[in-house]
Amino acid sequence: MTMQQSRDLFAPSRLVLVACALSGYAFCGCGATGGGDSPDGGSDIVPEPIICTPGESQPCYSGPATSEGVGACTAGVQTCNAEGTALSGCVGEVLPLLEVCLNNVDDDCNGEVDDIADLDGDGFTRCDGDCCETTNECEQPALVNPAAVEVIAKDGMESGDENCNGVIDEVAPLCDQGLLLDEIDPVRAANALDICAQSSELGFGLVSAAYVRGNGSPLAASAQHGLQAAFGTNVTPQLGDSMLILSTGGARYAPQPDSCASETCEFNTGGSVPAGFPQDVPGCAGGSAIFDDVALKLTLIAPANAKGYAFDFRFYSYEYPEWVCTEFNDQFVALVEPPPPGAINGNIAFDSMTNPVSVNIGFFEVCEGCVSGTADLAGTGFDVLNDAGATSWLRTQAPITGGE
Ligand SMILES: [Ca+2]
Ligand SMILES: [Ca+2]
Ligand SMILES: [Ca+2]
Ligand SMILES: [Ca+2]
Repeated sequence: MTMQQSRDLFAPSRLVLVACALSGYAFCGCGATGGGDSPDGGSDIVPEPIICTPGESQPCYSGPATSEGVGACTAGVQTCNAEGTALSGCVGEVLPLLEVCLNNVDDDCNGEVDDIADLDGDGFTRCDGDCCETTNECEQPALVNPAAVEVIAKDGMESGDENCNGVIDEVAPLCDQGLLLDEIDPVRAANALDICAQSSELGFGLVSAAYVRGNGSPLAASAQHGLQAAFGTNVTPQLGDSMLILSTGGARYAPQPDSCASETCEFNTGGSVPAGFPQDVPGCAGGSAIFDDVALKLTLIAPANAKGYAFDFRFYSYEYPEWVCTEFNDQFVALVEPPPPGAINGNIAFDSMTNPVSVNIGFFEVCEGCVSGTADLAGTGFDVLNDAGATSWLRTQAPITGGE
């Protein structure tokens, strides 16, 4: 007999008895309307059905049938009560759980030990520290993992722990304090550019750094590069305490040791040009020889969630204005390999006419009679030896794919 049948048969009689008791008429003959009392006046409660053998135990398992007995999952035991009318709860059963990292147990009882799937395909499992594997946890699971860079939310963006370190919107510390002007370790030059992350620690950031010539061949340490807390009187780093100066002369200014203090300081003999350079400016005389070329070569891995990168720079030259549109032109190029979309011969620093940064570009705004005047030449040496000029701070940016 089922519970439903039991209720249908006996419920009306009980209802009547309760009603009488509430009215103060218990056993007062209200049975006249009850219609359910036994003719002999005895109880009509029927014994509960026997469903099991009193005291006997039997196995039980409430998980998916395919998981029973697999891995950590095991059946429990339930015992029949003394009346044979009910079974106890299932004691001792072990049901599938989330697989636990590296415990040598098949916790989810799928037949495989410590198998943790990389659900979002970003190369990290929960066991590798991926704090977001599904869209239930964050909007874009594949962009959240320990190889992502923390994004500080702004302009209504939702805050999140992109790098899975347990802290939301933490600001990464800078790494360019106390750097020496004549530091020869090129890693410190990357630090001066506020590149602090080491790929060996975080999975993104700096892989290697080297001072090289324009064609990528090695360059001995020299005063052609310097880590400066300021450039002259009025130009300071855009972020942090230090910035990198690269110069075809001396990356110094008086009274610093090795400041050039002359219009011409030669450091290197003729260089070997990178493919496509020097890039001629249309309508101007071209040249092919380069001298005193110097570069910082960085190998970097983009954070998993990166969409692009940017850097700020300024360009100073004595060649302004007398050598504008001649074959003698300093150029600044930022070569990227592989070249991102839109690069010119691999160069990502160019003006609206795709000219590389030189005295010929339209951003030359610091000079006698220029829109920004000469304040940013003060104390740099470009203010005393000859007329000269510079760009304002310029920003170059390019797209990139996470992990590239
Ligand atoms: Ca498993
Ligand atoms: Ca993952
Ligand atoms: Ca993820
Ligand atoms: Ca974080």
